[in-house]
Amino acid sequence: PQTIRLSDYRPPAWRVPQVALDFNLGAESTRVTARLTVERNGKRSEPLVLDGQGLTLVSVKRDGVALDVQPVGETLTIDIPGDSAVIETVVDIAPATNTRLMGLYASGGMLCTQCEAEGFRRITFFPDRPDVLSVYDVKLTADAALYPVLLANGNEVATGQLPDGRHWAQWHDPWPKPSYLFAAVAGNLSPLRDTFVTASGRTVDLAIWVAADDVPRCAHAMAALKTSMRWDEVNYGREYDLDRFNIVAVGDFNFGAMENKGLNIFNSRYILADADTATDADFDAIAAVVAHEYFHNWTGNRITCRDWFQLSLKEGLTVFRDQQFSADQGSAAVRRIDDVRMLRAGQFPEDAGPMAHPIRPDSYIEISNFYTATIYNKGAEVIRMMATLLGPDGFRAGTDLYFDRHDGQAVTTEDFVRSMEDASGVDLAQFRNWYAQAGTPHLDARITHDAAARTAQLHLSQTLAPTPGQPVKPVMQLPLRVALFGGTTGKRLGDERLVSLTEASATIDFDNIDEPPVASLNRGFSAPIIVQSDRSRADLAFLSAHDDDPFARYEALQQLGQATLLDSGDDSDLVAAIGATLNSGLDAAFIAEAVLLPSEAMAGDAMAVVDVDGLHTRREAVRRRIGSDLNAQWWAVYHANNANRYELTPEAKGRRRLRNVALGYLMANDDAEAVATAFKQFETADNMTDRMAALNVLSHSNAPERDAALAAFHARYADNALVLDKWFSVQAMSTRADTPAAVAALMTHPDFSYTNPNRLRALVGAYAANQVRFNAADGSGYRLVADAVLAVDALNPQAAARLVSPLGRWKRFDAARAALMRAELERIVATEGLSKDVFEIASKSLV
Ligand code: BAL
Ligand code: ZN
Repeated sequence: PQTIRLSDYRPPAWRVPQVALDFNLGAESTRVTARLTVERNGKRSEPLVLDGQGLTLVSVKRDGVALDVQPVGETLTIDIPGDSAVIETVVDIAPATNTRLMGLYASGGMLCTQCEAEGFRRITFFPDRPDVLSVYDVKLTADAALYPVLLANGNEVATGQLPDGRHWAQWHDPWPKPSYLFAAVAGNLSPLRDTFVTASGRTVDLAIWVAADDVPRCAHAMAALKTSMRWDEVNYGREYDLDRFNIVAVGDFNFGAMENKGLNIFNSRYILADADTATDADFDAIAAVVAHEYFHNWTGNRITCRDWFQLSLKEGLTVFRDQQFSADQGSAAVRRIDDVRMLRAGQFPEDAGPMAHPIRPDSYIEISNFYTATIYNKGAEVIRMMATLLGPDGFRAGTDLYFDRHDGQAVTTEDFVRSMEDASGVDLAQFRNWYAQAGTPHLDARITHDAAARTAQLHLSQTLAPTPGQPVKPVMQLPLRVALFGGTTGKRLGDERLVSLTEASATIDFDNIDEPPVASLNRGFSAPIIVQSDRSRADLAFLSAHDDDPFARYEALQQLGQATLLDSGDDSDLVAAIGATLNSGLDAAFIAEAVLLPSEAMAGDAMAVVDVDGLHTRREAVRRRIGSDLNAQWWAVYHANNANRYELTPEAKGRRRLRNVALGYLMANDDAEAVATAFKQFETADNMTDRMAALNVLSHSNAPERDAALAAFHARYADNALVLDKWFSVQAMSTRADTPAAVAALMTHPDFSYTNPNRLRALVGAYAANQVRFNAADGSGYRLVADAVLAVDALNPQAAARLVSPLGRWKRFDAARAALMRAELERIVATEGLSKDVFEIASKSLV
């Protein structure tokens, strides 16, 4: 397959200012008539080249005259003598057999689209690239009984009935947009409706469209939508710009959601929620994703990407905005902890592996493979660092200038950085390395104290290891928030400082330091890096009790936990620090996060070679010790946080979280009283958070209650796909030794399906994240995942490719496991007819 390179970018030879689409919709066959008004771009001499994939061409006309042209491969080339023309194509497509879920496809009786990144070419012939912006007029015609609701981007301008039982709707979107933001939906859907009055006084009609039974489950998403609309006005000065905002939820969806202009299409897992079926984490994720897609209206839609190498322009920025939004809705500290945990779990391994790429990649084979934690989450960290360096006013001036300067354009990350510089006067020349360099910087930090001079010196040095294609790395600019604490008084010594490290190494001086200091480093996780320091276990325990930056306080306990997992020495100081944190009087949600041990995956990342079984044994032993030494405290926490009735406030969520963390420690020893308590909680819970938490702790147990709970859960939720996903996941993530066999059996369960991305992720994706059982020494986990990759690749290459990356981590494991993983990758690469999606990841993983 062909490699696409940023350095080959050229502006389009033809612009398409106007598009008129006419859909004659049917699940088996849909006819699409497209009329493109095309204009030559300047003096370019090339013919018009249109992308098309899987289309049956019926006819082509140029200015009303039929042309005898046929596509070659996936392009249709049309000669145009003058500087403009109207090109009309007619094609047939088959939504019902579109298992890739890209383009127009059928899901649960409805027809819907997904176009980002390159799905529009599966609907009609078009220059399918983000720098071609068009005004769309769309007419949808369909059977009125099967598809009573017809939606597209923008505003509905006309509707009508036909004598044969079909009906039609015409939509107009006044805002020029790239083809990846096109959307259309036809289905038997019911709305949850509301309205929003914008800052300038316009009323916007809001609707979330779902199956009739699901309408009551949309209230949380609707509330989140309205909150995010106001938030964007207040915090970024961005107002909504159409009369309607529609959201549709679908059960089969490759992404989490999609920001199509005025018609967001969502994976139903990020819309549907009520107390009986969704956990607190689900509710939070729904609010975050609804906000994320809404925020794209400005960062992505009004200003879009020039090419797909600029993907982080909209994704990094929009993730940062949704993170800020979520931080404003509850505990900012806990949100930051969550964001960093996700970055460390998903992005750091990517940045240390064969697929490492900068947030602005230089090349790709398949763009779908680059919707990564690097583009999204590291991209958000890069925006956050700029916000830190510029300060709140400078950053707001920067985004204001960006919106003013580039509204209506398709631009680059460089345009964004230049707006930041021009508005603030801050030089970001060196900072730009963050866009071009892959890999996670390491920072080494040591502190010295001169008691006589009453000074302290913080010695910092940074390194960035080579990544594929980037053997030599420049020095990065690291914004580091640091503070010192007095080792005897426990007080902060002076103010927090923002150090901008621009050299390979530097020494930072502190005055008036009268006692031996302990350094609080990278507070708030101000730079997305790995910090190594000479802080002792006692220093970490000290910071876990005294640091006044909540993230740093959490981090100190995590690092103490990490040190405990990685050496086999005494763990009493960790147990004592956890006990002290339980008694700290801090917010329950914060305590719940702080007292959890780092995951096996996280601990493994810090080892030269992951010791799969040793780490699991050690972590379980430490967990048992924490559970038994603090047993009375855990019971007290468990009982003290028992709510009388269910509420969805941040406080109530924090108490549930802490209570369920306590239950996990109580279950660490699998003793009878804890098992009985967990089973009772499972049976009597009035909400999914508590029911699922109980099922989760039971899932690791050998007690008979485990199977009883799993069976009861399946019976209760047999008709709810989103909850059944949880049932698959909880078994795939079990630490029990029989998990590989259990997962193999679940692959043949009647409720398992290769065609639904949520179900696939719930079983195979979750299993691949179960470090101790996926990496079973006999290689059965690797074989199961590779088999799934090949089975899914024939149906949905995008979904298949996502399952490959766990096998790409073979260099991190012992020789025997590495050989088994490589053998599976080789088997995948050698398979006839492999998609370019899977080929790219599997072949790059073997290097
Ligand atoms: N643009 C793809 C889905 C999302 O990031 O919102
Ligand atoms: Zn996004």
